[in-house]
Amino acid sequence: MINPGEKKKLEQTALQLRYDLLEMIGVGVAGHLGGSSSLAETMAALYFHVMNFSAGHLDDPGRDRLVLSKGHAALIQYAALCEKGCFPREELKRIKTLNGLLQGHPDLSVPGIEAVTGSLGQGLSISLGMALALRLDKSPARVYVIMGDGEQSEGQLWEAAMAAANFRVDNLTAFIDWNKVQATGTTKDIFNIPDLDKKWAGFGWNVLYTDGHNIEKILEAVEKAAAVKGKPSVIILDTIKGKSFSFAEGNAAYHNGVFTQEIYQQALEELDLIKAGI
Ligand SMILES: Cc1ncc(C[n+]2csc(CCOP(=O)(O)OP(=O)(O)O)c2C)c(N)n1
Repeated sequence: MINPGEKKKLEQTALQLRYDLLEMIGVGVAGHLGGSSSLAETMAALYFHVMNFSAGHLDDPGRDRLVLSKGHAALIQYAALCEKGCFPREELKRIKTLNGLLQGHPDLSVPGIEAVTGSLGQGLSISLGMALALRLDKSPARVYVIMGDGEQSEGQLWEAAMAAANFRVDNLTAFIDWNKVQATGTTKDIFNIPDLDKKWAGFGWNVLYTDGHNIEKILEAVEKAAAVKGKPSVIILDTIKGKSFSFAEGNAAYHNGVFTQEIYQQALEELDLIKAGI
């Protein structure tokens, strides 16, 4: 349980991350709003409450690691890293420019990024390697990895899932951003994967399910996962793609959409309304 003050602070952080998304996307250039916004609460919970992670200690071997396997949602991780002080705010506006630090997918030149991702399906394998190495070092650090629901169709991921269970890796917590929409339509229409929970359980994982926009519930699930010994845990985050932006919620057009000036203004106003209510 967190106290009401901390809960409010984390909700404000999630909102700030969404403002940062708008700053990065701007007007007239495509940006991954949908799958970034669905993760705002999870990123706020992990980076600002759960993880042993600080901008001043990015090389600390004992730090917790977060790998964004669905690397196209890099904007939300950049927002969190910026708010943590890993790089100057000015970089947000320089995103995807030749001289900018931040590019369209995560890479190791960005302080705080732990793995190069973007080719879907690889992040769990990378994270498993990190978790095994940390275990060999007897480190208390944990590895967190975030996958998409569309990403669940990648075969490599299931190989890593079996390996993690086989090696009884319990310092690894995976998340599935179950936002039900992928790049060009609903996940159900494009590559239906029913009974995701049963599949992961069948592969030997401890499976948890939570409301991915409720910070308290996310924290509860993360705590439960860490308490399970002898097997890895996966948390299915029930989320809404494009959450907090009415025009983008559940809308594949804003997977990597372009804002007009009017839509940009609307997005800002919708966030301002949420701000007034927190
Ligand atoms: C191996 C691979 N195949 C295809 C793509 C193209 N691609 C980028 S995002 C995406 C959809 C991902 O959907 P999901 O995992 O549900 O992400 P979210 O909706 O949460 O953004 C696809 C197919 C890719 N990045 N990597």
